[in-house]
Amino acid sequence: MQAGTVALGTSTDDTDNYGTFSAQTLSSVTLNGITYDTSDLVQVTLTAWKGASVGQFLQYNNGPVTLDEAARRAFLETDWSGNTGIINPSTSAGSAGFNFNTPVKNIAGADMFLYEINSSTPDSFQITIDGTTVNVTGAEYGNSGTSTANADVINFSNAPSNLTNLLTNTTTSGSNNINQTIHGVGIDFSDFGIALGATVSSFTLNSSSSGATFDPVIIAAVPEPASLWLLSLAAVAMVVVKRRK
Ligand SMILES: [Ca+2]
Ligand SMILES: [Ca+2]
Repeated sequence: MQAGTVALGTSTDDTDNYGTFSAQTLSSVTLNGITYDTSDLVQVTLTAWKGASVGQFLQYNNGPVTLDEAARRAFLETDWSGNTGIINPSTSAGSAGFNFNTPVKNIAGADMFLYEINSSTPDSFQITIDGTTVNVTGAEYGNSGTSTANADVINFSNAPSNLTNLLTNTTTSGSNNINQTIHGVGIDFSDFGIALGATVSSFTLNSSSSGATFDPVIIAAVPEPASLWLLSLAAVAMVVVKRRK
């Protein structure tokens, strides 16, 4: 039996699957009835890129236009802000490549999630894991109830054709005051033929339509419950050690 995708809206929409935002920053996500602080989640590293257009970065309002490599990566790899992202990947298969920072085990239900921004129906995209491609449509997302706040688009003079171009080419200011709804969707590795308990270390994304390229702003995966329990146990152990000192 396949669970399929899960819409990540608000807790009112679905008490088991939703994101909690503080302003535009994700503070926790609840998937399959379990709530994870962002510090518990597994983040990603960008390994490949091909852009569809000159507008490639979503930057917080009045943020710098000149960006070093770390700042560019942070928009999708490390910050939890829906105001920032690496947007408009091309429709070429595998145009955006990612590694999970630690391999992610296929648990029952959704394993990873992403948020994208849109002023109307969110954009569809394709995700490929272990050679299997799934198309996620706009109808599969949930509305987070949060919108970007006057975010800015950072442009290139030409659409970057590879990751080096994305990370090093000169950037210029693009469109300003982007106020679009942040939409989320959870993805189940089982839909890609991954066995329960097997791990996934990488995936690729691409836009499904050249007329509506998608705009990822947050991507992460959830740890298996056992490792989360161990983390909690480690935290308890540290408290005990501190008290003994
Ligand atoms: Ca972001
Ligand atoms: Ca799963």
